[in-house]
Amino acid sequence: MRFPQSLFLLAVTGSAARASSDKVARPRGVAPEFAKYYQDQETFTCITSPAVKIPFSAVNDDFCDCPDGSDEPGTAACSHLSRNSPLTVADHPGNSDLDPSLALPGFYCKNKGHRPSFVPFQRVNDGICDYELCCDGSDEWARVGGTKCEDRCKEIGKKWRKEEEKRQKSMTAALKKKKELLVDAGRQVQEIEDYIRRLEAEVKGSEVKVRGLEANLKKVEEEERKVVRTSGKGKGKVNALAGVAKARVEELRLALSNVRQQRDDLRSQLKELEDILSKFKVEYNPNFNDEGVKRAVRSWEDYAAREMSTGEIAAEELDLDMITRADDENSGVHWQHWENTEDGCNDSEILYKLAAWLPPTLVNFLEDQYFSVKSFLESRGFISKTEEDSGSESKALTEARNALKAEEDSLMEIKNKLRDERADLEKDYGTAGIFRALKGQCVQQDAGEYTYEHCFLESTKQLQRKGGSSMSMGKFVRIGSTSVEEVNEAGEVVSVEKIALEYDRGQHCWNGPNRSTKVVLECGEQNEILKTAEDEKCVYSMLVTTPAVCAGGEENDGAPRSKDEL
Ligand code: MAN
Repeated sequence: MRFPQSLFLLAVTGSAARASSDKVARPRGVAPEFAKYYQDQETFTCITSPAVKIPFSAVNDDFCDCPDGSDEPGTAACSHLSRNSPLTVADHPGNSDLDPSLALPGFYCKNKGHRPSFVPFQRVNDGICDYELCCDGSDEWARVGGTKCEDRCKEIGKKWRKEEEKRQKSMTAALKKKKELLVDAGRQVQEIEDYIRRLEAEVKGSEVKVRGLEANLKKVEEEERKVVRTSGKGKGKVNALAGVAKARVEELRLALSNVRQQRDDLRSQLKELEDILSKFKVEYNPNFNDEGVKRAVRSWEDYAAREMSTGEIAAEELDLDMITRADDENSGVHWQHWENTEDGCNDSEILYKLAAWLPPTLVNFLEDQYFSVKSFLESRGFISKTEEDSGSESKALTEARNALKAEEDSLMEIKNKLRDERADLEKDYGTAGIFRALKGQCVQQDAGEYTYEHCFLESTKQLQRKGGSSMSMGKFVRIGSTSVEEVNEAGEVVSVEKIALEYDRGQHCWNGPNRSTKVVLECGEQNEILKTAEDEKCVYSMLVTTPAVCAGGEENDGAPRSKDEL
């Protein structure tokens, strides 16, 4: 159910109380609030043109005397005149500067048993019963052409009261829903504010971590530099490696010499034994039939036959001699060459070489300056990153760098979330932010071959009822307003300003614009699409009811006000 407003009837409401002050009977068609102008029974002064005075007998004589038509409240004699707002005229009686226009809102119908109202003067005595405005039929008092309009106020009033009761109930339910929406919207704002506070605390925590990790990285970098400086002694890593390798080779060479010495001792012992056994073989008595001695002699003869050739032994000895020689020239490794190599001695090492001649405090200062200028130039791409910074850094340095990068990324992510949430709080969500509570809620309406869909503050869609394909009719842009022409209860076309949700950048229309939709909102108990129209090719309008735009309900809701309310 929607709730139209009747400006025409509103003008009448509340005027009855003043009627009791009337001293004389009011002329036909005069509403109680205008009775005061018709008190003088001798002379009538035109209401907005007091300079014009006529005999009272000329009132309602079916001849238009006054420029504002006030002398003809009960006939159509002045109906050719136009009408300003009834309030304007009633509030400024006697103001002759006003345009000559009707001073009265229309012919007053008492409508006993229903609500009083005004009928436009053109419809007085036109031979048609205007029951929707004048249920007592008093507008057709002259019975033109035999028209007799009986009083139907009893039944019409009863029906109206029943409908009005329904309307009021629906209005009460709509207001209750609106209040719930306001509470929901307020709660959402509260949640966002809480979330923002949490994010702010996280940002602070993360910033502290970043500072700690920056300091740690600096420390690790410094340590790394010291390691390179001391281990390389200013000659580079190959030099350091050559130093270590040379020491190790020397150890092994000495061990080999010792083993050769032990071997030579054992060889001379073996020679002694072999000589004993050779002698034994020559000198033993074969006639002495001792089986153990005979077996020992045979084993010796087999052993002596297996003896290695002296040529092989000599070659091996030569190799071992070469390996165990202490001088570089003949050992096969030219240590001097490696120890003196400038292995891509980089720019930072030049600094280390220089450092050997400078005081330590100056060295530290120069180092810091050097590295900050270098990293500045690298970060801006003026120079390329050196190998020392990329591939060859220590595990500790990589870990420190990665930990800092991870924390910086996380800080950036939190800051982005914070920025988005703050921006959302600033966004226009309508009066008291009520549309927050409706955001994302969807309603549909079947119309012809399509089902139309409206998702509040998100999108509008046109769905094929057969086949189910979906066409975007626009994405939410802003909450705006639009003026809509409406026919009020007096049958007049009036322009009313309504809230409109605007959606554009929908699917492109062949030979036309991108689809767009204006969703005009009306007060109603339900969120419901009443009508969808394609006003121009691919330019759509929807009429949607929602409790969110019903009047009132914002008081004591605790929800924050929108920017334009403050
Ligand atoms: C589809 C629908 C219509 C629209 C035409 C334009 O059929 O979206 O509403 O007018 O395309 O080609």
